Amino acid sequence: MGTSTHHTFCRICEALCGLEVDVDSAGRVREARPDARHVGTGGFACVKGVKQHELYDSPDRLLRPLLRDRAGQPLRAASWREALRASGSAIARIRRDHGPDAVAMYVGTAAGFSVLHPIFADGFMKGIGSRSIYSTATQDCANKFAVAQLMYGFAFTQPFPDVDNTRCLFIVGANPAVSKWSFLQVSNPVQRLREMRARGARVVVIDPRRTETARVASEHVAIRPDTDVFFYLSFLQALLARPDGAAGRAQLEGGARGFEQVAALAARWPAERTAPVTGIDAALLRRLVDEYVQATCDGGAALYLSTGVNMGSAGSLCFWLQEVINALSGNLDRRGGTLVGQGIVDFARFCTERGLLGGDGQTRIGALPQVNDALPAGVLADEITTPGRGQVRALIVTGGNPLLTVPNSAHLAEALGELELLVSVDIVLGETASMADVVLPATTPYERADLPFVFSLLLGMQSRPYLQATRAVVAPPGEVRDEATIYLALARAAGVSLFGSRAAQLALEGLSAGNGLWRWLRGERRAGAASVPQELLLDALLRAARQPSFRRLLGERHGLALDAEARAGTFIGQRVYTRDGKIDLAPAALLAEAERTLEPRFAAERARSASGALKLIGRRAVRSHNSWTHNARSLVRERPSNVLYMHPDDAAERGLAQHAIVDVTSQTGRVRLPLALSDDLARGVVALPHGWGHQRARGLSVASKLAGVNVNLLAADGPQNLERVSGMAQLTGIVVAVTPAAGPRDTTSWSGVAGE
Ligand SMILES: Nc1nc2c(c(=O)[nH]1)N[C@H]1C(S)=C(S)[C@@H](COP(=O)(O)OP(=O)(O)OC[C@H]3O[C@@H](n4cnc5c(=O)[nH]c(N)nc54)[C@H](O)[C@@H]3O)O[C@H]1N2
Ligand SMILES: Nc1nc2c(c(=O)[nH]1)N[C@H]1C(S)=C(S)[C@@H](COP(=O)(O)OP(=O)(O)OC[C@H]3O[C@@H](n4cnc5c(=O)[nH]c(N)nc54)[C@H](O)[C@@H]3O)O[C@H]1N2
Ligand code: SF4
Ligand SMILES: [Mo]
Repeated sequence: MGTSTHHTFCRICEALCGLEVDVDSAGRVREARPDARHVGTGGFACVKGVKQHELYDSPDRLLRPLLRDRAGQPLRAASWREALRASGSAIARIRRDHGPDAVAMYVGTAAGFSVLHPIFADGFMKGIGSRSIYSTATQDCANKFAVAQLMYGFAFTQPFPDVDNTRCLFIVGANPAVSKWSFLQVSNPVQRLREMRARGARVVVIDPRRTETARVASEHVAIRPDTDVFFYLSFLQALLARPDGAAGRAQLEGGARGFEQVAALAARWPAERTAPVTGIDAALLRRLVDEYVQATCDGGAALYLSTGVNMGSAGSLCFWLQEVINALSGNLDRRGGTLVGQGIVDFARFCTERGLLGGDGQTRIGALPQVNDALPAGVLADEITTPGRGQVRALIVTGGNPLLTVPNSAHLAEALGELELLVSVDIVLGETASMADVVLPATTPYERADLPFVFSLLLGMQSRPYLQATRAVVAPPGEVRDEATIYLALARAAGVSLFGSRAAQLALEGLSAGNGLWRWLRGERRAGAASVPQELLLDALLRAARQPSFRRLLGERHGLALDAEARAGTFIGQRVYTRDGKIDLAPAALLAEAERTLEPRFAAERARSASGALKLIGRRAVRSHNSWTHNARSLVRERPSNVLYMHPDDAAERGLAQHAIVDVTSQTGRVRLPLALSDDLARGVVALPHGWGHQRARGLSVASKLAGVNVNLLAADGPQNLERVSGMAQLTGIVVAVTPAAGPRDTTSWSGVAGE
């Protein structure tokens, strides 16, 4: 008996790298490597991907359900039966007494990287009949969904740059060299950027920090944080001021409307006006526009933006203007410009015809919109603490850790304490799970079957499309269950049916019991325990989409290359699902938002830059992923704390030296941590990585001993602080003061959970 090697793919970030995983005879992962022969990601994987088993095969791993009998008492081990009964009966009672919306769910990032998890979690909420679904999208991309819905008629219609053919790519507020791409699956970003440059394409990075991506780009342009909307306005103004600027209008003719309104808006923002606010000189901006137009003539150009812009206070306006620029210049739906993936079904049509994902509800507090059927996490605390019909009383957190990732964690921590029931479905006892009344232990990616479904099949956002299937590479340890099985059982315990369908509930229960029996007959461990037959369901999905079977795909160990590349000329006039089938270049909601916010925002920014106020941005690192990878020793060994990065001249002005301990104070909170000098930052900008501050986590033996602070103690929540069009929280460009640490150490500011 030696080791066996399995082919699978990583499900931590959108790169979905192919992996080869060695499993020993005891069923433990020994080593993981990039799959060199993978058709999509051949030979590439990052350190998190190849070390992830340290997070899963750890003494901290949750192996059985935990239950808190009464508030104030510690969590204790419980059986599934007990844990499900406790949560199910509380959910049923709350639903009955206070209505379905009193039962809420927060869907975290981990849910997005499994096919069945989000389907079953959503099915559970449909069974409850609750609209109270909050997702991390309002921390990273709801602006893109909201704008795509308005302009293209469907939230997931997300044009992406044709990286293999473009002549010029602007990367605004993204750092793919570290984070890989978002809304676009391109493996090995650094190599691909180098290839682009080698074939003569220009890559321009617009970012307040000279990032790892900027280092491999042709040019880096520093921008003052959270002023991108003025950059985009002036870009559009300069574009339209050129005789050839709106060359794409002809191509759009008949396929779009609203040109005049958006042109009139941009006309008010010439580069000379915005330069003092963005910090981008007017001549430089014009040169960038010239290069963009020239590249458009030479074969295509594209503007791409990501979370550095999404998380600002005007993410929706920025994304809208970007899309207008790409469209009016003639780059939308064009080789070398931006493409709209086709996927293997017309997902946009499928959903619009069935009225899926187009919910137009609002939050009870603040009347913020539902985007993509989810509500903004930035009002969750208020929804819990504000009495009235629909007040949230039970919350299920599934694959997320909101205490470290949503704005104003201190407020959320307080609010969670007021819940009648908090359930966490997670793999470890992190900060949010530590506060839960019931903790349900879930499988990790290595312990479940999956498809790279969302990105490849449905959205067609792969630059080189492929399909793959994976089995679990190791057996689930202890008593952990996959999320599909968990939500099926929780629905029964709460007296509801998944998807609101009695037939579906009964059929799935029958299949699960049959699956348990079958595994018993095969002599598998944990024989007889009902569990949803994942491979069967994944196979059914594949067949419904007319794709090769799960079994056939398993045979394609390195992935199956698909002939489904996004093609130019297939979108405008054909797959736009607005009411009249035309792209709306000037949606009323965005014009109104522009009218309402731009002038006051501009005036405030001018005053701020004149006063030399510091603005805070984030910084991701290759070795960490949001809030949950600090518990692997080999990933954190060189970084016992997060630090505040500051330009040396800004530090000198404040009398601060390298490693000084500083207080960072915003309107919302204060944190204290060490300083690190970095001249990669523009003047007036400080950077602080998110996802740290684990001291209050009960079950993270490595992470909880690290120093580090939760940056989201500084970010504001509540409806008045969220972006109106999409409910996005402002997590970048936060105005802060940085001073030498003074006074007694505020213990809450060192912790992940202030106020607990
Ligand atoms: N200030 C600031 N805040 C930010 C950001 C920022 O840049 N700056 N980034 C934001 C972004 S982009 C995002 S996406 C959000 C993330 O917000 P969240 O999704 O709330 O946070 P994560 O840290 O990704 O939490 C993932 C959780 O899932 C658990 N988990 C891992 N694998 C599995 C699994 O297979 N099953 C289950 N059930 N659980 C699993 C982990 O243990 C962890 O608790 O945070 C946002 N917050
Ligand atoms: N290693 C690693 N990889 C990850 C993650 C991780 O935590 N670690 N998280 C994953 C997740 S959930 C997501 S959503 C993606 C996000 O992927 P990206 O969207 O690429 O996010 P970042 O790498 O944080 O890059 C954002 C960039 O915006 C810049 N920025 C900040 N504020 C502004 C601003 O106001 N204007 C402009 N123009 N730029 C600004 C920052 O300096 C930073 O370089 O990454 C994913 N990949
Ligand atoms: S880049 Fe790293 S974390 Fe992302 S999918 Fe690849 S191996 Fe996993
Ligand atoms: Mo994200």
